[in-house]
Amino acid sequence: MEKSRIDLPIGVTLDRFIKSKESEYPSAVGAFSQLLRDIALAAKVVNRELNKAGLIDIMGNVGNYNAGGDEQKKLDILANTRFIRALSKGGEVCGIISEESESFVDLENDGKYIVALDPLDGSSNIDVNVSVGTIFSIYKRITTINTALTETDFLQKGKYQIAAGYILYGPSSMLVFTTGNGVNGFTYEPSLGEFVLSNPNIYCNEEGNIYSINEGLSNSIIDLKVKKYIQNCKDNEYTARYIGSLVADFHRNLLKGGIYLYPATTKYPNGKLRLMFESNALAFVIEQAGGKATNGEMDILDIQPTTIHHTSPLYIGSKNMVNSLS
Ligand code: AHM
Ligand code: MG
Repeated sequence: MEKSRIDLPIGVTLDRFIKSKESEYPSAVGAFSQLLRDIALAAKVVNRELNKAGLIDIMGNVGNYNAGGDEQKKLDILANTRFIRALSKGGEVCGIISEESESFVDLENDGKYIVALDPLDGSSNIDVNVSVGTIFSIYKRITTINTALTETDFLQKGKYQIAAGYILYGPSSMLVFTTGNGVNGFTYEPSLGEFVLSNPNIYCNEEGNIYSINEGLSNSIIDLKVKKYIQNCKDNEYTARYIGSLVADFHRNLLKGGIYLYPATTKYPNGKLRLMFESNALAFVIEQAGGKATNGEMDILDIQPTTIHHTSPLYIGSKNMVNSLS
């Protein structure tokens, strides 16, 4: 199907953008638009909290561990609460899964949509004032409305996402998302309190020369072709860039061309990154921007999750770079 690319001018607000694109959203008369607005609202609130994080005593750990075994930071909890609150109050979402929670939340309403959320990705970077992000995926519920949700509603392949994206909290904060019609980026204008269109129709170059991997893991990478690929990057004097915040590393490579790699290692034999909270959303975005995402064997979007916290290796970015790895 021919994609209708964005024709709205740079500077248009997210709200106006959503309104003008309503007819393209799957079976949505307002509901899906409202859901995107709810996400933007939560993003603004989290952005505000992050901006003052250095000023008040909300930084640091709370001493608990999330479902993946990572130590939770205070701002992890805060972001989780803000997003869940905004999505629950909006009424369009019936179920939520979050990287910060063990199992799914059934909101027991007649909403049509399921949201998977990593409320604050890269949170080990919070205390050192480095960019972090929120990642989200939106699916339609599978079971009948007004019945109890089941795991089937959540364990959907990434290819069934109807929208996905991320918020990057950085020097400027950005909301980047796709509804399956290309990728658009909005920059937050704090004095207006609005996200405005700044990067329409984002396209990821098929070639790139940036590679992003935690090279401290080199000795424990299981897949030999990944080791060879990294050597190849060095032989070609590619640029190594790794922030350790997936959203920030991904965003840079999306705009400049490059590849992000999180392979299987002896510590994480199935990879570290979560399919439902991290990889699927970014895979949908990169494919819509002309790039590619695989686990080394198959497209990320074709993987059937077996649990909510399913992990897999992730190779994502410029199409030809990802192809030459697989
Ligand atoms: P998190 O969701 O607990 O923050 O973990 C995911 C993060 C990614 O943002 C980042 O790319 C990766 O973990 C870094 O892992 P490592 O420190 O092993 O390189
Ligand atoms: Mg994460």
